[in-house]
This record gives sequence, structure tokens and C-alpha cells, in this order.
Amino acid sequence: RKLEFSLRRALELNEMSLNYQPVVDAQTEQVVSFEALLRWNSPEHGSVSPAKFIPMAEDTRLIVPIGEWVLREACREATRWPGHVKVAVNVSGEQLLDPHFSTTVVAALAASGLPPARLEIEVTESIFVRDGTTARNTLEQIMALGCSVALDDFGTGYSSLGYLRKLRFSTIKVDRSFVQGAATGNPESLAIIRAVVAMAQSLEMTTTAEGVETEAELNMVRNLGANKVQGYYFGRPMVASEANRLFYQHN
Ligand code: G
Ligand code: G
Ligand code: MN
Ligand code: NA
Repeated sequence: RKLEFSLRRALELNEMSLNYQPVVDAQTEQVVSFEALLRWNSPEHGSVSPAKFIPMAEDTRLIVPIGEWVLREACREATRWPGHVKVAVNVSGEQLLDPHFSTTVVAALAASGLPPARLEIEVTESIFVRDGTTARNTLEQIMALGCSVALDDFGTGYSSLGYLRKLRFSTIKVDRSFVQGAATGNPESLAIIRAVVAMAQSLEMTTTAEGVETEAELNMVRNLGANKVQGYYFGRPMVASEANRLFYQHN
């Protein structure tokens, strides 16, 4: 059967799950948050890559109910973690432009009892292309609840720096292509990371370096002033029980 047909049934058949990838403080190496990453295991199609099914979910608007499930599940799971640990949830433009989005966030917080300050919403620059004003207004509502908003995959989208002036992102996530570039000796990538860190500092935002896979890369982004680090070096996306276990091992 067609992938789209299966995707329509995936939620009710319990085929969706979340993985969690740790984000650590670059100095203390303590876990400060987990990014929730959606997984789809279909009996018919096997484990389907998010790179494949998320665009399909966006095109069909199935991302709205799926995204609501993600928010509820991530908030519920995060209540089991120590109180200083946040959960970061990726949100597509389709979700953000849905008029019920902020109501969905309020409901997920209320149902789980998670304090709003422990929820971070991750958006990419591309959400500002289609209807920047609506996207901005919705994000402002989310921030007014006490949630934070991070700018994901920074530097890879259709960047117009204008929205950085208007919205108080908590964090800019430097795309892993720059980290990988700098690690392989590309001077432009290094210069871009340095510039993004400096810009974030002057805007009173923090930076997360994505895709850190080795100790050498950790030291590099740390020396460049990144505040937080995410990548295979500290942990791959893992199932919820494994994420929970991290706290018992390290704290
Ligand atoms: O986990 P992985 O690297 O395969 O994720 C691929 C892409 O899917 C990433 O760009 C990530 O932001 C996106 N993604 C993962 N989980 C979610 C989700 O719950 N909602 C949305 N909208 N995107 C997600
Ligand atoms: O677009 P977003 O940044 O949300 O994408 C997250 C994706 O990046 C996930 O699919 C995750 O599996 C992947 N990822 C996370 N850490 C690393 C890493 O260290 N190296 C590589 N190659 N991919 C990573
Ligand atoms: Mn992300
Ligand atoms: Na990311």
C-alpha cells in the first residue's frame, strides 16, 4: 500500500515513537535538555526515515495531529526527568500556522503538568518565509506562556536576519554542516561558527553546536564559545527508558 495511506493510520496503530537526544552544557558536560525526535516503525514499510515521512506529513497536513501527539508525549516524558532538564520539540511551519497551535501547547502542558519553562520549541528559519507575521505572533504567544524557542539548523535555510531583531530566541542551533566543515579544516565554516556565536552573544541568545561527534570537535566548538553541544559524541537519539537511565548513571 501507499506510504501515505499507512501514515494516515500510523498514530492510531501506535506506530509512532519518540527518541531523545541529549544536549549538554559545553563547560560542565551536564545534560541540560533532550531533543525529542520522531520515529515511525511501520509493519509494512519498516523503519521509515523522518526525512521521508515528515515532508509527507507536512504536505498532507497530517503533521498537525502527529505534532500534537509529539507535544503531549514529550511533555509527559519530561516530567520524569530532573527539574532543570528541558525537552525540545521540533515544530514545522504547517503546525505553527495552524490557528490552534498555541491551544495545543497549553493543553499538552496542562495534561502533563510540565512547567512551561521546561518546554522548548524548535523552529527553522524557513517558517518565516511563508507567513512571517503569523509565525512570529504565534511564537510570541508561546513565549508569553513561559516556553522558550530555539532556532534550529541555523545558517542553512533562507536566512533573513530581520526576524532575529524581532523575536527573542533563547538559543541558536548552529547546523552540523558548519561543525563538520570546521572540523575538516574548512576556514569558512570556522569563521561562520565564530560569527554566529558572537552575534548570539550580542543578542543575548545562547548557542548550541549540533552534530558534535568527536572529542576534537567538542574542544573546537567549546573554544569557539558555543554554550551547549549536541551530537553522537554525547549520545545518539535514544529511547525514553535509556534517556531516563542517563540520569541515574551520571547524577
Ligand atoms: O532524527 P533525524 O535526524 O532523522 O530527523 C530528521 C529531521 O526530522 C530533522 O530535521 C528533525 O528536525 C525532523 N524532526 C524530527 N522529529 C520531528 C518532529 O517531531 N516534528 C517535526 N516537525 N520534525 C521533526
Ligand atoms: O534538523 P535537526 O537538527 O532537528 O535534525 C536532527 C537530526 O540530526 C536527527 O536525525 C539526528 O539523528 C541527527 N544527528 C544528531 N546528532 C548527530 C551527529 O552527531 N552526527 C550526525 N551525522 N547526525 C546527527
Ligand atoms: Mn531540531
Ligand atoms: Na537540530
